[in-house]
Amino acid sequence: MKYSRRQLITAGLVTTAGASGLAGAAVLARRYGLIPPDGGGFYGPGETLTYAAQRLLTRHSMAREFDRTQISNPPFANVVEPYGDEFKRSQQGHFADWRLSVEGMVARPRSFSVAELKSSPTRTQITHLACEEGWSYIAEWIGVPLSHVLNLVETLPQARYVIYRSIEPDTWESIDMADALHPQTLIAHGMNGGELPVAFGGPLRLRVPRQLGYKNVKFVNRIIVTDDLKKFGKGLGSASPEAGYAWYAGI
Ligand SMILES: Nc1nc2c(c(=O)[nH]1)N[C@H]1C(S)=C(S)[C@@H](COP(=O)(O)O)O[C@H]1N2
Ligand SMILES: [Mo]
Repeated sequence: MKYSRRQLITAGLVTTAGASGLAGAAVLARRYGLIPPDGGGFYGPGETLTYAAQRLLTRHSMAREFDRTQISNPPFANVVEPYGDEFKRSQQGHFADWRLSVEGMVARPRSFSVAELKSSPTRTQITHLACEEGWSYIAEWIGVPLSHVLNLVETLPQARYVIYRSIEPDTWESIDMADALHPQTLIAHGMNGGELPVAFGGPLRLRVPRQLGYKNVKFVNRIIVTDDLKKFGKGLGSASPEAGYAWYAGI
């Protein structure tokens, strides 16, 4: 049987992890540039093995899409109360003043209004959102592929990660370019045939169906393209590893 280079690297990672411990697998992963930003510390080697193996095996795989009859009714919402006065004012004005800025390692940094995003190419998909705490629901998501926006701002070739921030000060996440350019990764502005309700992150939310709920940041207003996550926050790639959750939450 003939093995692809990818299969050989993956087999190497897994055998190394079994034979000489996770740290050995991390050395191999580092050689192939597959170390996640939270790959240091006690859980680091485990995080590295998960991320590296997933990247080699499932980079192009699609999250399962469902049909209309499977949409949860009513969808379950995590109650979040981010709504300061500024948010409420914006909501009263139907988010006409809401801007999503896209900056960092891009040739043409700019910001987008919700209306501009709504008139961009749209993708609609019915997918599952799962919280790390165990509950989940299926909904229809309507949005602009993040890849479309990244093409418009002309992401530089050195770019490796996309950070996205919420109006909530400590809520931010990041994904690698494989997930950022994945066709199912959306800047969602609609849900179940209508606008995206505020309870679900309206006016704009990052929808990354190949990762757990917490990577799906609500009330998104800022995107930063970078080659180095160490420069942000505590250098672990996002707010979740600072709170003990994995940076890479692939499902
Ligand atoms: N801005 C913001 N986004 C957020 C959160 C949050 O508290 N604030 N919670 C996250 C978590 S932990 C989960 S599981 C999902 C929940 O999504 P839902 O409200 O659509 O169920 O949103 C994620 N996005
Ligand atoms: Mo969650």
